[in-house]
Amino acid sequence: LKQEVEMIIIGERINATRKNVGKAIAEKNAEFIRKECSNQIKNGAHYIDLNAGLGRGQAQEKEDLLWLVNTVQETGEIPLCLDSSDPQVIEGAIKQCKSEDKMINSISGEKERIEGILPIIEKYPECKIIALTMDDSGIPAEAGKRVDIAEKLISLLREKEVKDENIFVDFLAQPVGTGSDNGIISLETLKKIKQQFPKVKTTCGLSNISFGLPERETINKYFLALSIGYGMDSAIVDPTVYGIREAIFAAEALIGKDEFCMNYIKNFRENVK
Ligand code: THG
Repeated sequence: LKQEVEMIIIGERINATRKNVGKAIAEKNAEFIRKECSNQIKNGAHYIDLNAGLGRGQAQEKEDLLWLVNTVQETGEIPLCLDSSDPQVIEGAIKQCKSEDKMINSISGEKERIEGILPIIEKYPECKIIALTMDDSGIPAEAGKRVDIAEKLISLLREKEVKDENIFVDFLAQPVGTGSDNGIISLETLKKIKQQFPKVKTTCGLSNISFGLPERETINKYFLALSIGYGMDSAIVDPTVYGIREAIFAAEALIGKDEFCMNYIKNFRENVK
C-alpha cells in the first residue's frame, strides 16, 4: 500500500467525456468501470468522481449514474463524488451510496442549481459538497467576486447545518493558455477563501489549467504544487498519472505538512513504481 498524502484526492477518471469510459457506460461494461475505480484507489484516490453526462438527456444520465454507483460498489463501500450539473441526477444516485462518506459535485451560485441541491442537502446534511464559485453570469474574472459567490453559498449551506469542513469551495482553475492571469486569479481566490473561511476546504479540477497547452502534465503538476502552497485541501485529478502524487508529497514536505519529511521519504523508499 502506498503512503498517504494529506491532500484529499478525488479521482477523475470515471467521466463520460473520456471516450473509453463513455463507451463502457453505453455498453454497461462493468468490468472496465470497476478496474478504473480500483486503479485509482490503488494510486491514492480518497473519493471516486462519477460523471455519466453523455449528453443524451436527463433520464439517461440518471440511469447511467445509478448504474455507475451500483457497479463500483460491488467491490465494497467506496467514498463517491457524484458529479452532475443536474440536481435530479444527483438525487437519484445519492440514495444508493453505501458509504457514509460521500460528496455532491456540485452546487454553484446558479439559481436553479441552488434550488435543486439545497433540498437534497437537507436530507443528507453530513454529505460533503463542492461549491463552484460561479453563478448565472458565468465565472467572474475577479477573485473578489468569486469569493462573494463562495460566501453566499457557504452561508446557505451553514443554514442547512452543513459543517464548514464538509464544504469544498472550487476556486475554478481556468486555462492559463487563454488568459495569462488565469492562474493567479485562481490562486488569489484560493488564498482569500482560506483567509476568510479557514475551516472551509478548497478544491479544483486541476487539468483545466493546462487546456490547449503542450505537455499538459507539466503545467498540471506545478500548478498543483503552487495551489498546495496557497492552502488547497483537495483536487480533482487523475492519480494514476506519474508526477501527480509525487508533486503532492514534495509540496507537502516543502510547506511543513510532513513532519521530518517522513511521508516523502517512505513513499520513495518503499514504493516500486
Ligand atoms: N470542477 C468540479 N468538477 C469537475 C471539474 C471541475 N468535474 C469534471 C472535470 N472538471 C474534472 N474531471 C475531468 C475528467 C476527465 C478529464 C478531465 C477532467 C479528461 N479530459 C481529457 C483531456 O482533457 O485531455 C479529454 C477527454 C478524453 O480523454 O477524450 O480526461 O473543474 N467540481
